[in-house]
Amino acid sequence: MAYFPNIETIAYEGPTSKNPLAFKFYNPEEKVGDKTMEEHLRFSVAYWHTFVGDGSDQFGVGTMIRPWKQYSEMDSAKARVEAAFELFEKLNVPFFCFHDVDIAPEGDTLKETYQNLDTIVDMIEEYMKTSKTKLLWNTANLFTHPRFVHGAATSCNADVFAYAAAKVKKGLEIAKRLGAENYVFWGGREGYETLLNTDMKLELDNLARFLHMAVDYAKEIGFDGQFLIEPKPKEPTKHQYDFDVATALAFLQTYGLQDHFKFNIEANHATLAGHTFEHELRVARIHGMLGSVDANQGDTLLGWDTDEFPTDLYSTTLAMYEILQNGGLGKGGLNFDAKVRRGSFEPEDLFYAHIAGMDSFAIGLKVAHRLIEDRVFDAFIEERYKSYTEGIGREIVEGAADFHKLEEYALQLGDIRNQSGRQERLKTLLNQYLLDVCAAR
Ligand code: XLS
Ligand code: CA
Ligand code: CA
Repeated sequence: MAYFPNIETIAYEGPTSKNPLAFKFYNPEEKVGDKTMEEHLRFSVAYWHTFVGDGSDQFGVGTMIRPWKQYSEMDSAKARVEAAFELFEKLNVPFFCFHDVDIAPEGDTLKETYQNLDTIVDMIEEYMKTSKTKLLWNTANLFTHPRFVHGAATSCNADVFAYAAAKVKKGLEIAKRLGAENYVFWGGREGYETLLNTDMKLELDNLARFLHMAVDYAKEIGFDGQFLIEPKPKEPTKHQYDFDVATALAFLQTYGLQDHFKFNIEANHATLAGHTFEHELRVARIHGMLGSVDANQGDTLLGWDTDEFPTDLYSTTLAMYEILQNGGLGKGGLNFDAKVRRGSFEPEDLFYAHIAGMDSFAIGLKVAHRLIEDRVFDAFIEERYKSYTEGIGREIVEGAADFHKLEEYALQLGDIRNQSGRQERLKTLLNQYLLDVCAAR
């Protein structure tokens, strides 16, 4: 049975195409530099938003028309696998991601949950034998069920810690079986609501213990995927421990975990933390910790995690700029952790949304590649920091200066001259490059 009978395989038709069900900029085979677009972008579909999300919000029930909704729980889970691989193939995406509860319903007991998971993982494994779509990452949902009300690895209740450990253990076994490239830890409820009832030190120590156990178990079973921490400052918890990249990096370093993890950076989480997407990517990149990306965007008029499909070309360009400067994403990818709006409830909207995101990142890739090739910002930055390549600046950088020497130097300085940062000029250049790529037809 076809779940999207009206949709053909989405083809690249170029920027002048008027066909809404075609790529205008994403041409998987086209080379940008030394890699194809497909190799650079490593797109991934998020199972939860695309196959589970029903469009419900705090004020209203679900709106999504989804052909797999007509079945009972396990049958619906099986139908979702069939629908998923149909969509993967029609979009020609190389990767997908899921939480355990996205693919199979929880049973009455943990044992039953495992059985449900095994049934669906068998089915996914079978599909993966003939599909080109691979598993970018999976993860355990440690936030939806009421047992996680006070957290998972940071819960005040040791039974919950144990239960969460069992879910992650199973998740790692699934990751190994399906050949996942990464495994994600997102601490949705690892945080606190009020310090009045919270032993923060114990909670952080326990979180580190939990992650060390995960590292050990992955080693034990020979799972060699990359471990990723996904920072988010708040929502659902008022304060989440993995607030942003800098905070989570300090945590990893404090507990000796930094060599085992990288970051999965989500655009909308960056903005919730009061940063830009590119800021979070930059912080991770300069520390060698950029692992993967949850590609979406927020809404500046709304203060929460709206998980919209990425269409802001400045954002996709500046993100790709960081990713290219990083030498690519390695085992990571661009996972559309994004959902169609509640009013976009028809099945074909899932295709329009992914096409929008894929084309937007393809444009971002092309623009970023040209900016780097022409050394537009690099040349400017090099010139801006030139004072550190000679004289006293060079001595500072090489560790040959101390406060005595610097004071001596400062005392004999005349007027200090600074140069303009040229921000507006640089933004115009960015616009020019963007318009050039978009106009190239
Ligand atoms: C929620 C997170 C979540 C993680 C995976 O805000 O983005 O979906 O990506 O648990
Ligand atoms: Ca995410
Ligand atoms: Ca999110």
